Formats: sequence, structure tokens, C-alpha cells
Amino acid sequence: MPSTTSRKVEQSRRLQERAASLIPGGVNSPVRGFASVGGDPPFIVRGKGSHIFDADENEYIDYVGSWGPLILGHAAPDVLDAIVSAACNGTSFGASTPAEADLAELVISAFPHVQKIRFVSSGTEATMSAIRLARAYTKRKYIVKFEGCYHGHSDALLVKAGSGVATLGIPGSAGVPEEFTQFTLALPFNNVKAVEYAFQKFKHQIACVIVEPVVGNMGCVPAADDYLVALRLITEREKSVLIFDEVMTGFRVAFGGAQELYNIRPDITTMGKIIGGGLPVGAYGGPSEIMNLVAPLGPMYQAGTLSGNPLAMAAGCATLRHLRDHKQEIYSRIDKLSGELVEGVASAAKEAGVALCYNRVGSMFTWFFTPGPVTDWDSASKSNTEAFGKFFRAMLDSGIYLPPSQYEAAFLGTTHTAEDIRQTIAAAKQAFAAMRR
Ligand code: KE4
Repeated sequence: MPSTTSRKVEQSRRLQERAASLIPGGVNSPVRGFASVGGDPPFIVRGKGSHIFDADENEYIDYVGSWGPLILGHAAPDVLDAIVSAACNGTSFGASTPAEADLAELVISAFPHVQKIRFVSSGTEATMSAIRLARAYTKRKYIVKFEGCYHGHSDALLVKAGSGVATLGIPGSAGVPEEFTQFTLALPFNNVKAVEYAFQKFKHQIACVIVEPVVGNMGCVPAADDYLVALRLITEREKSVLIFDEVMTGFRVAFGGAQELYNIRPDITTMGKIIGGGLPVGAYGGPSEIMNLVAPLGPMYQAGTLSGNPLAMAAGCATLRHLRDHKQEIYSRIDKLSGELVEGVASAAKEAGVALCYNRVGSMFTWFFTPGPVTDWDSASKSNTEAFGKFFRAMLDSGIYLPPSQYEAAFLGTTHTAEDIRQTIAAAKQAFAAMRR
């Protein structure tokens, strides 16, 4: 991949070399390696508000926000204060602490269908546990997920979409035996007929449908009108569990997540990211009738050494309290600012004759390098990823840090300013002009 850049990269290159000798690809999560966009991943040393700084003292306007958690920006004062004061009392006890119920109350106050919640340490744990719970509750084996949706890296969910409309999962990763995905159906997103067909073909055998109610993991792709209603009606009729994976959308697209935005009540909700305020937290929750199956109350086992960790609970509580106390102003402002940003870049692309479309829901969005519209994996995958890579690298050189993949959502938070937006649109104009040369 091209390594020419106008940025100073010596320190990051040195750090990448060292990391790569110790950690696979030098990263602890694959997307951070910049494989799909090329160039030198900056090693970040600090963040403040909407900006991050790398080891070569480059400054960036950050639209990744740690992949969603940092809706309040980097080093938010309330969050830091909460973490520091919790840490002064110790970091972990492996015993119950008051803060777990504090965070549970805050989450449940925003998600009225959730009566009980279990905290874990990642979104992967949350979705893996939610699926186990749905199978325990329905005593059924099959699960439905959608192409382009990502719910973490548990075996049963790492499936490639099959060629047929309701083919059983083909392992999407080395090390996943086909036996582990044989009960996973991967269907096209935004296609109600495919869901109806699956429930006919596997009558009374489907434990759950898990969906990102606004997809972030093929880039941002909202559900078509009434698609979520159809999923709710079909799963109700078929007595199958509807799981909304709100790891990304929870407290992001609205204080009460996508289920508030679209007024749909799933059976189980999974969460992560924002509820940890930048520290490792995941969660799954739902009606007591279902949640009471979870050990130690019931027979469905799930556990975790650092689940409910006091520092993570403190960071989550500080974040959700701030969002709760300023929600009107916060969500309207980040929605408005995101709209100005996304439309400003799109009109710059139009002026430059660059084929681009976009999807946005609130403060999560993606520019797709394809005429579009992008409504599912099939249309998303028509994007020109090489053009995206050029755009990404040009923006990075101009001090704009976008998600390093065409198939990721970008995020704007409470600390982004009108000046950030102006600078970003100006950088995009430069990037598109350079792409035309
Ligand atoms: P984690 O295990 O990464 O905490 O959460 C998995 C997960 C579950 N559900 C949804 C909707 C998610 O978006 C995620 C993780 N999101 C990715 C970003 N697309 C995390 C970034 C990464 O993998 O490094």
C-alpha cells in the first residue's frame, strides 16, 4: 500500500515496528491496522474533546471516537473525575458493588422494556450471551442474522452469507468448524421476504433474530420503512426472540437508542460502547420473564471476572448521567452538526464529480464511494474501496481521522465544533480535487 504522506510518521512507524514484533499486526483489533485503506496507522498518545494527538505530534479531528463510546469526547471532565475517584477506592473486587445497580438503573430508565440487565465486558460477550439466553428461553437451535451486520466475534456469528436466500452459515473465519455455524442463517438485510421464507423453511426452530436496528458495520445503513416492524411482527407470530443489537446505537441515535427512535420493543437488547464511557462494558437485558433464566437465578450460564468493574461502572454512570441531564440539547445539536458535515462533504464530492452517497442516522454516518443508494450489503459492497482509501489517506494528511474502512460508521460527539466541521469540509474539497488529478 502507498506510504507517501505529508504527515510526520517516524515515531508511529517505529512504534508500529515494535508492536508488530509482539502483537499480531501490531494491533489488538484488526481494523486498526489500516489494511483496507493503506498508509501508516498513527499511534495515538492522547485525546481532548474532539481531537486526538499522535506520537509524531500530529493533531486530528476524530470521527471514530473509539468506535462509538466517546460521545462526550476524549478525556471528558465528569468521566475522568468519576474514574479517578472510583480508582482511589480500588479497581476491582470480584464482589457486588453499589455502582452496578446505579448503572443498571440508568440504562433501564432509558430502555423501558428492559426490566433486568446483566453487565459483561464487551459487546461480543453481550450478543453471545443474548443468543444463548434466547436458545434457553425458546429451547430452539437456529438463529437468524443479516449480511453486513456484525455482532462481535463469537463463533456462531462469524458466518459468510450463503449464496441462497436462507442457506445455513458458512464459517467466516479460520478456526470456526462448520458444526458451529450450522444453525446460523445469514439473510439479506432489509428483505422481509427472506425472513418469511426462513421461518417457513425452519418452522418452530428459530430461537432468535438478531439485528443492528441501524446497521453500522457495513457502513451506516438504516432499516427501510417498516422493516423493523415486520421483524417484530414475524418474531412475535413465530414465538421467536427479537434481539436488537444496540451496542453501537444505544444512547447514540437517541438516549433510548433505536428502539426509542423507531418505537419498537425488542425482546432482548444488547449494549456496549457508550454505556462504558470508554471503559470495557457490554450488557444484555430484557423482561424479567426472560432474564430470570440467567444464572444464578436460572439454568443459562454466563459469567465474567471483571463484569461490573467499578471503574467501568463509574465511567458509564458519569456518561449516562450527563446525557440524561442534557439530552434534548445534546441530541438535537449533534444531529444538526452531523447533517451539516455529511451534506457539506457530499456537495463537495458532487462539485468534484466524485461518485458518492451517504447514510446518516443522528450522529452516526458513512460516505459511500458509489452512486448508491446503499440499503444492504449487496449495494454497500459496490463501493469503490480504492477511492475510499485515497480519500481516507488525504483526509488523514489534512488532520481528519475517519474510520479506516469503507464499511464502518463514523461518529460525531458533543465536543465537535462548527470550526471542526468547516475544517473537515475544506479538507474534503482538497481531497476530492487531488483524487481528480
Ligand atoms: P465488542 O466486542 O467489539 O465490544 O463489540 C462487538 C460489537 C457488537 N455489536 C455491534 C453492533 C458492534 O458494532 C460491535 C463492535 N463494533 C466494532 C466497530 N464496527 C468495534 C471495532 C473493532 O472491532 O475494533
